[in-house]
Amino acid sequence: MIDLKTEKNKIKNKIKNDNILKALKGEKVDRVPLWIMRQAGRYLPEYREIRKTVPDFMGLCQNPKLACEVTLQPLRRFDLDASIMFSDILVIPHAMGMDLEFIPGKGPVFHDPIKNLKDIDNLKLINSNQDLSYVMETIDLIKTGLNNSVPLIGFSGSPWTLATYMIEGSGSKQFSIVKKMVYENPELITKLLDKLSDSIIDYFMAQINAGVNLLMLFDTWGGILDLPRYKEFSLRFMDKIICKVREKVREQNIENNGDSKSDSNSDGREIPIIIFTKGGGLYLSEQESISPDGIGLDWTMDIGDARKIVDSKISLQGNIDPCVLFSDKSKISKEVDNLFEKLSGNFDSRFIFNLGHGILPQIDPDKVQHLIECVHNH
Ligand code: 1CP
Repeated sequence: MIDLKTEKNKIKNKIKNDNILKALKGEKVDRVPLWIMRQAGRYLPEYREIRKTVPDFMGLCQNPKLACEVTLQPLRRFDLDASIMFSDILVIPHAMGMDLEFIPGKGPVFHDPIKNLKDIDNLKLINSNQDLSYVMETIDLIKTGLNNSVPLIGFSGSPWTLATYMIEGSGSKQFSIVKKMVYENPELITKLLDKLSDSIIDYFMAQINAGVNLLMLFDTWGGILDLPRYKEFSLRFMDKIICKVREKVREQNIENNGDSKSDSNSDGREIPIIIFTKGGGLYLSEQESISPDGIGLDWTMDIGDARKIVDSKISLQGNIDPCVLFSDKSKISKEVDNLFEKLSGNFDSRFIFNLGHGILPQIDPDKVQHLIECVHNH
């Protein structure tokens, strides 16, 4: 029987521009959906203004009102097809009890990095609704602010990428400390990756229940591993997360607007998951094997070639070099044309336009406006 109240809620909660969700399901889109990695951030003067008012970056992430405000800033300026909650991947290790500081000019630093089994045992298994309640409050405020205009993307770092920071203690060029552990003590790092996976599953479910419409798993440092190690230390754990989240979405009958479903023929894909392994262009078949809803590509892979490799049921996202935005506007237009040309013939609706990595702080917002017009006029 049709429940009228549920049906009314569905109409009320319908997202007006849901092209990104359609692109992930292979449904017909009104236009190619577009969002920009790190779309809220230092290239926007209005972000820098807000950033000045908080002494440290974590203070911004932990302030739901301000985090909501900076999330919405790029959407006021640009005609974007998705919003991404403002936070950082490192809030998980922070919630697990690690001492984290963002040092201006240096980036994130863990003062007491993970070295041994005792350090791993000391990490707390998080209860996201309690330990990361500020993220859930932020999602709630963003959903109100968006008023169902576009979908909201939730995210986490992959277990491997979080582990690199937790073991190295900061960003790195060589990753020799974490790779030493991979080769010297694989059982130890596996313990950490398992614990992180469980925290991420909990975090993703809390984000879904708070109202996000799709999820991004940032595997920024998966590409530093050789293929056997990529499979064992990065991909395997992303697989575990995707399987578990789908299972829970199925069990809880979650529908994409945050309500529970009236019928129960769910495949758990109601909340799509995109994985992004930077430098992972050579490992596309392996990424395909874990059946994510979407695969993000950095700029080092030809997207036409990628489309031929990856199963047509999986959507692709990417992949303009973020540095293209240093070019003049006519060159930017050409790069957009080139990308669409590479997809032509193989192009179906399963494509989300994005940069191949985060936008750089030096970029002129006018160029971003131009890029977006090029894509939407295509
Ligand atoms: O002072 C500042 O403003 C700090 C700069 C900054 C910003 C704007 C950091 C520190 N994090 C963020 C926000 C952020 N980080 C977002 C939300 C913004 C948006 O997308 O609109 C997201 C999704 C992230 C994710 C993130 N943080 C990743 C994965 C994606 C990627 O870019 O590869 C990673 C690796 C981080 C770690 C991190 N946080 C901040 C910095 C400078 C770094 C990189 C450190 C390094 O060099 O390794």
